[in-house]
Amino acid sequence: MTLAALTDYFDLNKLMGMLPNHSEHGKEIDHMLNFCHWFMLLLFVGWGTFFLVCVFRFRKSRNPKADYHGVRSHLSTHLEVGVVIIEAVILLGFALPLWGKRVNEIPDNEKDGALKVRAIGFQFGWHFHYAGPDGKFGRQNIRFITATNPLGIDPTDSDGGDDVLTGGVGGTLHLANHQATVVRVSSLDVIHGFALHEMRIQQDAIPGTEAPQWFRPVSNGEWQIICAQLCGAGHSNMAAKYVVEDKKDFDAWYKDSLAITQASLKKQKVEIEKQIEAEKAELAKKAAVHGSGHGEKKAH
Ligand SMILES: [Cu+2]
Repeated sequence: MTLAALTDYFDLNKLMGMLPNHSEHGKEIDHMLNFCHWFMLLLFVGWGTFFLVCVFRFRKSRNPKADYHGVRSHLSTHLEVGVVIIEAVILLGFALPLWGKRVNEIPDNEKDGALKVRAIGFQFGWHFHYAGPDGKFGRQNIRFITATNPLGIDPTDSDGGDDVLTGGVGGTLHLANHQATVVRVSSLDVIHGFALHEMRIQQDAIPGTEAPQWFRPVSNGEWQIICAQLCGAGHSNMAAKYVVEDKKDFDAWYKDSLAITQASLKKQKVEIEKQIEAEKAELAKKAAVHGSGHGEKKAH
């Protein structure tokens, strides 16, 4: 039996109550965590035993006079060097390559058919903005923000024509099984944390920046989105769901949601156009009044 098989058999992650993994890359993370947990257990027992041995061996009754040479054996030095080497292997051999893969190889919409969605935290919930089949998020501007358009998506921008906006307080993030998924995480107010434990991803939501995270779900299911930063009085109620479903169910959901989002954006666009027309008429009226006044003056 290899060491890997042995550690998989004695799954400390499970014993410690870690939620089951449902993402493609999660296995590698779990494997590393399990190894770390075993190593920490070994260190805990090892150093604990060492401490107790020292307390017993160097007790006052046995050593009434201090020994100015101290320990002559090099055992503890060798042990410490051994621990440093194992930790270096964990960090350089496992953790950094795994991290590199997560941050350097972010899949693309066109090349890899990745689903692109933004998760924007607020006190207290998440907005989800899907880029749609074109992989481009609609332009945003603060002046387009309304109750139904909380992210200020520009209703006149064609890139936003296939976008879906959903979420809100207690909202649900829909994902397609087996599709590479890129979630760009940000925040409208304070720092939140976007954590999908079953997908083994977590990212701080920091206002003013957008941090991409990616994963590939491998099971259908419904789980909780956890806010992983204490973000205010309503933090514990910042509950949201995410659903992983078959691609055809996801597509059907997307079609329905697209109609809702686009109808709302279209309504906003019509209102904006009306407003522009009204402003133009107002300006024309002012110009006419000013123009005639000027003319009268000239006549005098
Ligand atoms: Cu939060």
